[in-house]
Amino acid sequence: MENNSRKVPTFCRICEPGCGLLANVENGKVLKLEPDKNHPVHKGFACHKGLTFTQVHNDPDRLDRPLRRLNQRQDDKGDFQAVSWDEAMADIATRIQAIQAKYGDTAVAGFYGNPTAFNSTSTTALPQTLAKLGSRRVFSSATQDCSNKMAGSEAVFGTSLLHPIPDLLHSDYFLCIGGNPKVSHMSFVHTTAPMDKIRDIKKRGGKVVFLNPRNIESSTPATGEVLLIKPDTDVYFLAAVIHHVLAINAVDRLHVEQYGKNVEGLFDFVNRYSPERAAAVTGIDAVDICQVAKDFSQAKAASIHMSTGVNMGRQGTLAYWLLNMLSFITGNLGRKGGNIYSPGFFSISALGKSSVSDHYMDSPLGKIRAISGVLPGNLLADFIDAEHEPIRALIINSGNPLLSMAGESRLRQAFNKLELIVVIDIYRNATGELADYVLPATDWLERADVNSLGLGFQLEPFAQYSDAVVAAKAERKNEWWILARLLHELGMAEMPESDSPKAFSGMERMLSASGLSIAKLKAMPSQTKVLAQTAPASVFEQGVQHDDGRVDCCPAIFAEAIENASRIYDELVVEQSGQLKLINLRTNYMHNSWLHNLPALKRGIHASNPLWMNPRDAALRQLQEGDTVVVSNVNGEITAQLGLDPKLRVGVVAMTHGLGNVQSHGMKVAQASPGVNVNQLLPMGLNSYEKLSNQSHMTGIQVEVRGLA
Ligand SMILES: Nc1nc2c(c(=O)[nH]1)N[C@H]1C(S)=C(S)[C@@H](COP(=O)(O)OP(=O)(O)OC[C@H]3O[C@@H](n4cnc5c(=O)[nH]c(N)nc54)[C@H](O)[C@@H]3O)O[C@H]1N2
Ligand SMILES: Nc1nc2c(c(=O)[nH]1)N[C@H]1C(S)=C(S)[C@@H](COP(=O)(O)OP(=O)(O)OC[C@H]3O[C@@H](n4cnc5c(=O)[nH]c(N)nc54)[C@H](O)[C@@H]3O)O[C@H]1N2
Ligand code: SF4
Ligand SMILES: [Mo]
Repeated sequence: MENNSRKVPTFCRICEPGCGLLANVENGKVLKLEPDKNHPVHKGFACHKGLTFTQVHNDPDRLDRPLRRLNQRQDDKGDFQAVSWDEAMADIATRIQAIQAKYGDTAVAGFYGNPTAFNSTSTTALPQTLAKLGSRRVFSSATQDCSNKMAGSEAVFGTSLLHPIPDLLHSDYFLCIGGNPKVSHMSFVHTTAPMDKIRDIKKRGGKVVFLNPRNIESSTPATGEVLLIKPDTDVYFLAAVIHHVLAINAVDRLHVEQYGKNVEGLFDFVNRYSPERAAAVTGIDAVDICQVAKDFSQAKAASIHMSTGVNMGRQGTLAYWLLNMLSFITGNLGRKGGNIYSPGFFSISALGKSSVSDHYMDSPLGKIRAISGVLPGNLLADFIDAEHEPIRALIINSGNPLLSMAGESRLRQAFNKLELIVVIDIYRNATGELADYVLPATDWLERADVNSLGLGFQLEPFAQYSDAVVAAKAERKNEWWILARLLHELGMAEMPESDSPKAFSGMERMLSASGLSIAKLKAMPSQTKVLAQTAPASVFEQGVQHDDGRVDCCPAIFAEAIENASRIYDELVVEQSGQLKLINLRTNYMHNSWLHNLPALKRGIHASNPLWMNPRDAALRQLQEGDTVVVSNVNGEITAQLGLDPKLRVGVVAMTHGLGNVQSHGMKVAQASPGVNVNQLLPMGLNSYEKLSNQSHMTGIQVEVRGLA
């Protein structure tokens, strides 16, 4: 190795495992990323997306300088000019002040996307900036992803930040609902090599069951079978499983009495859904439902996990409630091998304790909630269109709402009414194409970080620090700096230093709770400290935040949703048998809307996003593989290539989200194989999200499919 080449330990910040990597750096350039085989937890596990991140880092399409729009937003292609940070900030500040003077403080809103979660110094920067500007109009990808879990935990555990994870290392039974660990590497549980852990359950003589409308890649003879459920019906499945747990007298009464309250309300609810009744809407045999109940309650230790496939249904909060209840009443919550609380280097559950957001508040669009401070994403366009107190400026950080949220056409119309759009990103993405300013952010090889996203979620808890592997290229800046610089321009903050130690002051305080500091982590191999797991019962002792310390088994705030469940059941049970339902399909060749500029991921069929259909449904419609089909419903219409996928349940069609880069002129590889934006088919507006949680309805969407005449 030459003298000027080094291997720098760092970690991937694309998805939740946060895999340990070694960056091969030569003359200030990252040449290659490789798995860190000596990482004490990851031990060399990493996937091709993390390892090809050098293509993102070195991409000629990356943003290097602030860009100012010169032409009208209505024009198909933005005409952008590079300007200095001083110029950009002065103009943005002046425009914000003018908009607030004309329409009021709340005319400025923000949207933060998924990658903010992976940037420990900037995660909360945008909501904090807006608060200083006098606006609480915050939107986020959370309402497309997981806000049902936040709302569910807040009601059941008294904190939006307690999400007991499946203790896969010690489970004898694992029920995995609406997730595909092999492809997506799990969400709300951070674990390296999840498939190894799932296979080990079976190797130990245990059992794994998936509940999914598709025979997913995670299901193999070495793991377990899929129960092929009809989309958006999981809540009835879970209710019926608990119903049968009661029927076979498998409730751990002592455990429930010791730690719970309002259990009668839960029992009343599940009593409405016998396995036979649930079978009629879920498509899962009553016998199979009863078997799950039996296996779950009789296993030495059973764990359960649900992910976005259920979150995105209409009743994600109730489903999450029932998931936690199944674990709780069978004595598996707070049991080794069951679902446990894993605080990591700092226990965050108390930070999610909230009394305010229990309530609905008045808005120009009626009564709504803010879940962890976030408003319903599906109302963003309505807030812009509103007659009273409209939104007129939108700051977007690490998000791509045009492609990640419902209703691109409607969003485009609404965005055209905005007087200022600022996009902070690493690319000029589809949304950036509409912006007045596109501001260049650093990527994770260019910034220091602590793996704080793992707090509460890590199966094998550890703290890791990474320096910036290389200096930020050109004019790229960390997001906290960009927003602090804006506040400075508005006279609300000091001029930020370029590398401010203040950015880590909060993190240092949290690390000190475990006797750690960044300096200490830096001195450790792989800059990582492996932490001890807390006792399983800490879920009650440290986790639950209700004032009486008890798990609320039937929160009063669920009353309306519980009644809705009956209404939706009645609709489902009479639904026409041929009705097609659309679900999402994540693949190894995409990551939401943003790895689409990587030549390495644009391969074969995955360069685009076909509509996948079971061959039987295709035959019924006289359609063949490769046909061009029109997929439509009341929300919109798109054209796609047909792909056949026998893994899908009959009656279910699937598409990959995040594509549709026809107008993404700033991302040439993505634009060359643009794909189709499936979110044109999702509902938006007042009746398109779960009122309890603001979670958008995105799975089990009714569609029609016909061949293009
Ligand atoms: N139909 C359908 N729609 C979905 C989903 C689905 O399953 N089906 N999934 C939903 C889910 S789970 C999520 S999380 C959302 C995601 O929705 P969003 O967060 O809106 O979108 P992403 O595609 O993650 O895009 C993130 C943007 O951040 C940029 N970026 C990447 N790294 C950085 C960085 O370090 N700094 C900055 N400033 N920018 C960065 C990328 O270039 C990209 O433009 O999409 C949701 N939409
Ligand atoms: N390769 C890759 N990895 C990713 C991402 C990516 O885009 N690509 N995105 C990252 C992000 S932001 C997230 S949030 C995580 C998500 O991680 P996961 O939640 O594991 O995501 P998916 O693989 O989409 O799994 C969702 C599953 O739900 C199933 N499903 C759909 N509708 C229903 C339903 O009504 N009921 C049930 N039971 N199942 C249903 C789908 O068939 C699918 O298998 O993945 C992360 N990792
Ligand atoms: S699994 Fe996720 S965190 Fe690990 S290397 Fe792949 S993309 Fe990165
Ligand atoms: Mo997500």
